[in-house]
Amino acid sequence: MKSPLEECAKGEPFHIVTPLLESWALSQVAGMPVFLKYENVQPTGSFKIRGIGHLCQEVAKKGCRHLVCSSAPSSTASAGGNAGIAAAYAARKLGIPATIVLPEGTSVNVVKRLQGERAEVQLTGKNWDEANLRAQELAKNDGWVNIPPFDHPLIWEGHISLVRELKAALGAPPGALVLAVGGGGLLAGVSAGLAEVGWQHVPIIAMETQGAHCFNAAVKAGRLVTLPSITSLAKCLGARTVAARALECTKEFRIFSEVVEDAEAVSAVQRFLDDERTLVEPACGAALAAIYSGLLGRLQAEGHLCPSPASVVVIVCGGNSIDSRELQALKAQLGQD
Ligand code: PLV
Repeated sequence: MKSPLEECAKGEPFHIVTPLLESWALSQVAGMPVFLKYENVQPTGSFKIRGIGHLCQEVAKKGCRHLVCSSAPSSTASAGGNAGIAAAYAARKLGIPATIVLPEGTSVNVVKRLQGERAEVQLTGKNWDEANLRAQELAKNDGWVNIPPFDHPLIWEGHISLVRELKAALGAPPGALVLAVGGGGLLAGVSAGLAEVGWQHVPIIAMETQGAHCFNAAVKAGRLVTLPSITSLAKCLGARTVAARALECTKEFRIFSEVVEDAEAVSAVQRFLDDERTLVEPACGAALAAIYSGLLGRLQAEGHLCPSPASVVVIVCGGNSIDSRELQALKAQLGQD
């Protein structure tokens, strides 16, 4: 039997090729064929394993002996942690120990999930920035490497695989690609992927929630903006400053930055559950809200999108921090009961 390190040396990726399925229900709502890229079925529950798995493999090849990762912020029970889960999973597969640093208040389920991946969990600070400082401190230990959740060229390179899969499945370019933006790692990676497969003209609809809208703020200001705090419930979109590369992408690609309210993201989560029997977290609800809130139709009416596209792709980015009780709590908080 091969050791985990031998497996890694072979360069086998940790992500799987995810299904791309046409959704009858969402196509009805949008009035055009909507295809869903089901990243929630990745072994770690989100697309994050593509980029983070790739980065972890590369640092392991260079002799890293301990991985450190700080994951999304939290001030409520609806904490994030998808980057941390991806790093912990990759570390276990590589046979390298991992320490995941999360803000205090991170949900017990996320902590349990990380411990299940044999990671050491440290809860420090009020938000991701504070947890990240701690992670950077730990990474000063000899042989330890800090894995950032979104801002690294190798993470973007890892995310390119998603677009290669779209190209293989669809053949022809979609009329638009809808995705959620937190720190902009997915956006930067998908943009790189579009360039690689010759689809750089495909419009990207970059969705955020109000209160986690660091990309939209940067696009409007024409420079990076740091939000004073994250007030959105979509904690996994909660980077206070977007990656510089994400902002740069707006000059090279057709990117529409759009912001929805938490209520629209959470209502999209509920409608998606009913339509597709799949439960995702509000970070993903932000992307789905482009369909459910009629935004796609509006962009089309304004002449920004092709009038009758053969397909529109929504990246169902996934997420771990949700269950039926959590969805109920989010809805109650927003008066949606
Ligand atoms: N979540 C990261 C970073 O947050 C985390 O630590 O988990 N959809 C889901 C389900 C996510 O978990 C994330 C990122 C995103 C979308 C946004 O991806 P990004 O950060 O690459 O734009 C700050």
